[in-house]
Amino acid sequence: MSHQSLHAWVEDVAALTRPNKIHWCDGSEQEYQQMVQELLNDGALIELNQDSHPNCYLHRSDPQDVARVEHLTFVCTNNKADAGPNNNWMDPKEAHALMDDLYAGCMEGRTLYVVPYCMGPVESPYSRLGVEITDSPYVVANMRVMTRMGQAARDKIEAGAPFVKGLHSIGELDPERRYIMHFPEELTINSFGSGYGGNALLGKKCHALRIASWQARQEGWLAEHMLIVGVESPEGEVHYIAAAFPSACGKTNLAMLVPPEEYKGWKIWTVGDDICWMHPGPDGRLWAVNPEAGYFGVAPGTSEKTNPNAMAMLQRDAIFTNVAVTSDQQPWWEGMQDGTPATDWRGRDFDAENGKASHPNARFTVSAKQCPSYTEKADEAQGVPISAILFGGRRAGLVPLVMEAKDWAHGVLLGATMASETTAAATGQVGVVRRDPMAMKPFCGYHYGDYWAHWLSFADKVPNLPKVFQVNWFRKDGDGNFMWPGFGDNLRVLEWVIQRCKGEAEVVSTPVGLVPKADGVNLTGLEMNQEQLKSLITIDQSGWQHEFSEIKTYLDGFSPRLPASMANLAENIEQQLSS
Ligand code: OXD
Ligand code: MN
Repeated sequence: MSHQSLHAWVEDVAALTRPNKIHWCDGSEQEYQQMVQELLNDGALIELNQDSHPNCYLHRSDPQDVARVEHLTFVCTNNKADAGPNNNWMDPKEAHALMDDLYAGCMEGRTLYVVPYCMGPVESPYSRLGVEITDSPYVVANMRVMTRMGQAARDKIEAGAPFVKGLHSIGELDPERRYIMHFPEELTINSFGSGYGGNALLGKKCHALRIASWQARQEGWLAEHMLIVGVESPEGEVHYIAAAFPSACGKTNLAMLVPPEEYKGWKIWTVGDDICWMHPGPDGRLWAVNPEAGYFGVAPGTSEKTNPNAMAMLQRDAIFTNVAVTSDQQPWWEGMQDGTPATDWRGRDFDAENGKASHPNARFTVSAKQCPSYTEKADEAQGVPISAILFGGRRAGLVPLVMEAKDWAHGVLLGATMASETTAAATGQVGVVRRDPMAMKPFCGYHYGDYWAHWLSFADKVPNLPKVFQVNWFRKDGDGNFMWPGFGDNLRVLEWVIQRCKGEAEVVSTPVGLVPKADGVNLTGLEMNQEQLKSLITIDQSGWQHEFSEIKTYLDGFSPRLPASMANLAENIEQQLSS
């Protein structure tokens, strides 16, 4: 696509949407401040306490526009089967007609912003370009924080680099007229009727996961819903770990964890908290970049105890969405140790009878560079080499604290069969267990069967693949209490994972995976003994038999594209469990 095609596309969109004005974003600080000023003037942003939180602002969204809308999100491929049973599908022609009707005249009286952006470090061979056209200055401000937005990306596109075309309008924020459409074969995204992050910041889920996963399959790499964290031992050895957890299951907390007191000399380096693009490197390892430049994290539950690094990075230059505020205009959410909410997320006087003060999916938007555990590696063109991949979810029972896959194919099965309790990050019922393979259920832009085959194909292509593990921080006892302390103490599990990557630490082999020995995980300083740890790593044979009968039915839903080797492996494990 050339320079002309960017301009021609902008002209076509303007002819359809009929904005009053067109603004080409350059990504400068001055432009950001101007945008903030306009948002403050029309009330879309509210100034927070500038003494305690300089350059921090609050946005209150429409109360019916607070999360991703999976039932209104579509993958529009020419062949329906390519989208797979894991996606909603619409015929591309029908989808374009529907969207063009919605877009007709939708920007009258508004400014059309052209937002050129780069996902990944600008000079990285792994980065990808995009342009989002939007009529929401709130979206522009967020895109400036979340992506490398502005002139550098525009220059590359105008020099002829290919780019993803994203068109977004908030429309009337009517949930009945809301669609998030993906056309992977056209590298195009159409979003209408929502201003919420995952629906509206098109660089994130729409581009960096749904479209990118499609491209990654064609080009031989992986676009995943994973954090990337570096763990440095006191000896100065750093291992990078990529970990997939569903939305609102603690990716941000794990990516920024602060080592427990007993781990003197250990350091944590945050490369990313949500998305990971992995490529086979020249040395036969997988190398990862975080395509994003900021964090769009879940605020409730974030505290000095759970994530002190996040609390530190949220003291300045941040946008808060749907949090509560204290009487002196400081941001507040459930889980915070200090402060009292005076006004709830909808701007009403806070009254506990009306429910929570902040929305359960309230968010912060902040530059990655503000995190105390930020590492310059996050901006390095080659990315970082990955030693281990973790798959995790919220499971009150069954799934052990940590379990290692026997080989890559088994690791792919662990990822493909993971399940988790649903959270407030998407509309719909919260707390029901659903299968969420690789934490990509809402984000895989094509048929899961093809996706697993693509994952499996790395066994032949990459000689030094990461080791794969399944983890579960969320086991509960009979009284409903969490059995594992989690947060900073998760480093204890990461230490075991790293030992395994180095060929150290013994394991107990079970049909479902390799678990640590009872003394394998360092419990020093915890109010927990080896007996208690044992109950977290013991494999419940009959529970797993039941799980595997469900897994097989689930996997069958992806035939005929389910890789035969995966079906065979599941069958084989089930047989071992019953013998
Ligand atoms: C997110 C999500 O916003 O997964 O990262 O919903
Ligand atoms: Mn996410």
